[in-house]
Amino acid sequence: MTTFPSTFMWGAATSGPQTEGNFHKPHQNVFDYWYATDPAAFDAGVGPDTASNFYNDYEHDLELMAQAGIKGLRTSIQWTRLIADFETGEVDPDGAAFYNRVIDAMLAHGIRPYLNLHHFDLPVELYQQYGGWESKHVVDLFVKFATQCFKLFGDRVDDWYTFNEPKVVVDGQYLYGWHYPCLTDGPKAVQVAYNMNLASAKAIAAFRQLYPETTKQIGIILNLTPAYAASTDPADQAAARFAELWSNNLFLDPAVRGHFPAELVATLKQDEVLWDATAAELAIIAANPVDVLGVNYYHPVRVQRPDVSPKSLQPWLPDIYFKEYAMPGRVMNVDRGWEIYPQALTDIADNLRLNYHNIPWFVSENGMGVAGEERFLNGVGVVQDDYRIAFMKDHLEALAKGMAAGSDCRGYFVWSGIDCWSWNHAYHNRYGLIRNDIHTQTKTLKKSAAWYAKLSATNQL
Ligand code: BGP
Repeated sequence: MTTFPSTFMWGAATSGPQTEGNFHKPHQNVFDYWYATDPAAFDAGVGPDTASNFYNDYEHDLELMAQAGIKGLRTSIQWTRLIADFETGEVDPDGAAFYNRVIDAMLAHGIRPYLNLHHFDLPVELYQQYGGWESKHVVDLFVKFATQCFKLFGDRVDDWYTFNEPKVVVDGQYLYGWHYPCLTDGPKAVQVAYNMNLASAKAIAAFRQLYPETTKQIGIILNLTPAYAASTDPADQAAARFAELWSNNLFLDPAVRGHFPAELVATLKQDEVLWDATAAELAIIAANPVDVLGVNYYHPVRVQRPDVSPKSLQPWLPDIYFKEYAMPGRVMNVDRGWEIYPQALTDIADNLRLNYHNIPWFVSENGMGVAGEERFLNGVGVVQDDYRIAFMKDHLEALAKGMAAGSDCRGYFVWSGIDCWSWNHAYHNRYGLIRNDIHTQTKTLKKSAAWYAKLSATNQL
């Protein structure tokens, strides 16, 4: 039997755009705009307009989450809901009132709020006017928004995160075109990565000015995808090394160590795509490392040498250095197309302990997305999701190994509490401990919710 510390936080993660629905929202984010202009880009044509109706149903949702043993909820404040005027940072009173109600309800249900400030949801106007994250003006507007959040909710919220998975914004919105504005522009993506690192550090600086020497904490949430080489061949090893630098260290190093990895900077410089940075900005990044790190872990990446020669791709793409490798025999979550490899959580724990001064961290997302869960409903309407229980158990065992070696992991946040809207995949894959029938917005506990509640009550796996 594995026992977790009594202080270990059992939580769930979600985001504003994936749960709230767009009721009374003054602005559109990039996904709202994309759905309004191209609904066919979304699974079954289902957009974010209703999501899981959290805007109207939050009291009941929180009640169910508390029943599932969820003691901390990580969600996000939508920039497009809270702010009336992006340039001045003027607050929309309805938006502020909504988040105040939600925070109060969380506290009333014994659920600790963990607030994140950006979950892929750039206001579309800021893309249309400035090119979004490629603009340093947008960096400063983000800091205005962040400062409003700290001021409005900092009296009751102690745990803050600047970004969720900024690397997915780089990849999805600017590099590989999966998310609106669907760009495929390597050099722009490099600048976006820099600007988001800068925005995080500037927001942290603003937070520390408002709350010097308190017990409050601020961090960033990164999707860490450990890169494993396909073979011991030096070419595959070099490919995995670059993948690690580009996929993980690009955000992990500035956030925790206060500087970008020299090896990556040298490569980008040699390729003439290095970001535009000033000494004053780099000093802000150096002076504002995170207090805590959120790690979203779903799958690793297997890597082999690229099948293009360096410099053959113009304009620049990181794909000149590595290629994904479909390792024979790997265990897959077929519905999501992601490898299942719990051991990587031990590897992440070891890496943070050994190379990142044993920074305090949380598993801020981990979970199993499955299609067609109606198949697993029993006679009384409860999804028998034993596969989800097995997934969490295997990952928690791997995490416990890393913690036994001394890694300072403080909690586990399952993705997700309630089935929620998942970007292009809409409601195709379900992740919740709680089922949502989206036709009726009826929510019911799955078998995994009872399992999680027991784990949360006993700390024993
Ligand atoms: C993470 C995101 C979440 C969530 C999750 C599951 O990358 O932070 O928002 O969506 O992945 O992935 P998906 O919804 O694509 O299946």
